[in-house]
Amino acid sequence: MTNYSKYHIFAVFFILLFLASGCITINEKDSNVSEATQMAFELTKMAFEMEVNAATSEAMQPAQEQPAVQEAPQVQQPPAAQVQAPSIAPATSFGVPQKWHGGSCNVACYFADVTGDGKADFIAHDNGGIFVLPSTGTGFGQHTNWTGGPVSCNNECYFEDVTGDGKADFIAYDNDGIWILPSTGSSFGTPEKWSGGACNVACYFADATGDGKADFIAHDNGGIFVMPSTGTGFETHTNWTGGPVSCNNECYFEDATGDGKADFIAYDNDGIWVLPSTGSSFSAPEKWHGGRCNVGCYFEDVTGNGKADFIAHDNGGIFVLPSTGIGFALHTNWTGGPVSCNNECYFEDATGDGKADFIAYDNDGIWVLPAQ
Ligand SMILES: [Ca+2]
Ligand SMILES: [Ca+2]
Ligand SMILES: [Ca+2]
Ligand SMILES: [Ca+2]
Repeated sequence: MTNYSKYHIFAVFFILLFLASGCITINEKDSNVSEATQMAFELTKMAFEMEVNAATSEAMQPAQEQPAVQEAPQVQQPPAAQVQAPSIAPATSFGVPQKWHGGSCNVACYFADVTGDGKADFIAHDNGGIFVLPSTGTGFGQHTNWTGGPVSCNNECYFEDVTGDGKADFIAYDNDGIWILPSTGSSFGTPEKWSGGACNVACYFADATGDGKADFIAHDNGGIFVMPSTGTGFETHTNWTGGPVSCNNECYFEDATGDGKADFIAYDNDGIWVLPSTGSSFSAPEKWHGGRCNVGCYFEDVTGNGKADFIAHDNGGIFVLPSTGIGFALHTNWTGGPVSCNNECYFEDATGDGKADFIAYDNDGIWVLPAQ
């Protein structure tokens, strides 16, 4: 699915969401969690089927082998009393859905740690600006407008720490180049132009060099170009793949090897390929898994060992294939049964224990399923 068709589906969905809810803003609404949970996933199902239908109808997606998925029972929710406990044991499942906020996102939802306390915050792009609702570890707090007024992003806003102070910064690009609005911890500063370039295919921001600062990664017709962050700007570009590459619909840049450098991850009909970062280039493709993703592919560290795991959203649920540093291990169904996300699932560490949590939203609000 191309970015554009994906965003068309987003657009359609948001229109439906708008019509359905009458008015979408950030407003609290309390309801019984267990009832709402059931309701929540029912409501999102229709929207999600739209995406699945659109995805499956694309000529680009031939029938392919999938991770062998077993018939899974319906999700059995354990008692809500199970609370996050600090533990060095790797996570093996996602817990009960917890409603962390009753609001929604008018333009787009993002989750990143902009306050710098190690917990991913809820970032709602609304017509009035970029609103941040800081994570307390067990919920999202009051919203504040961090841009003070309306902003627009080409097709996507980015929130990554390019300055290297532990707070994710707001990154936007337009025809003039790449703009950085550094996080102060309580707002975004004035826009700084860090690059005059653009991205022919797609823009990414991830720390490929391993110095703690997210770098500008431009997917261009000639390959994957990396412009390392100095903390106050982006250096000259270098072609890290040496030649053209293609990604199904999206390239991924996450640290699957666990050395602190974001690796290039791509998938095709043959499986999932990891091209480890050397700090100055991406090395030869290594096939880490033969499967693919029925609904969506994600790469984040949900087990908590510092290596990004392969997360396959399939019809039967969210399957996790933990990274061993040199491959992806056997899959396990972390949700126990099917789940749906409005248009995208999110995997970010909202609780702050080092394990990325499963975050979804629907008409009722934002739901967090902590990795445990
Ligand atoms: Ca920062
Ligand atoms: Ca870097
Ligand atoms: Ca790496
Ligand atoms: Ca977590």
